[in-house]
Amino acid sequence: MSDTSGNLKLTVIEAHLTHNTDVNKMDPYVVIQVREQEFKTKVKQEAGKEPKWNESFNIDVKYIGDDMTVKVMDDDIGKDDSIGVAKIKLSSFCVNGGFDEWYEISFKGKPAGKIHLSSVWRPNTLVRQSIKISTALQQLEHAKRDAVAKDDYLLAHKIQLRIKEQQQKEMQDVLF
Ligand SMILES: [Ca+2]
Ligand SMILES: [Ca+2]
Repeated sequence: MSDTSGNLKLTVIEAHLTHNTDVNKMDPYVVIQVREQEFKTKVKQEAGKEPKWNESFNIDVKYIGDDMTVKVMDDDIGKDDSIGVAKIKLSSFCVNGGFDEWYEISFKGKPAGKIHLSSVWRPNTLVRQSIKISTALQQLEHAKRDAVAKDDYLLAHKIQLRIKEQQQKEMQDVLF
């Protein structure tokens, strides 16, 4: 089993932008691209150079060696302006315990500001393990229902204890 694929919960927190593309305050939003997946935040109308989004996305990571493209855009009438772009290796987010960092963005090779991102990483090994546990839990719940239906309360009680054990295991997985 390998930890090079899994689920990445990415949160786009905020940005400090130095590149202005509007006469008035800009209306920034963020586009995240990983392979064929694309995610967009909401447009922050007239948030100018200090937009805050606090939006999370679940990215299906096929391979952590892939790049993630982060585009900061300005919503305009007609064609939207690019404020800046960052290309970041997914592997920098896919670490145990998650990640929280500011990244430089650039526009045509020049600094355009910074974007604040955080992540929670669940490698597929862990996802598979928790699927196994929840399947086991389902089976136990069924067994308990059968026992109750047969008026076998002692058995039902035993099963209930095992359900508790499984639930604790599940909690440990979530908390690492
Ligand atoms: Ca503009
Ligand atoms: Ca605008």
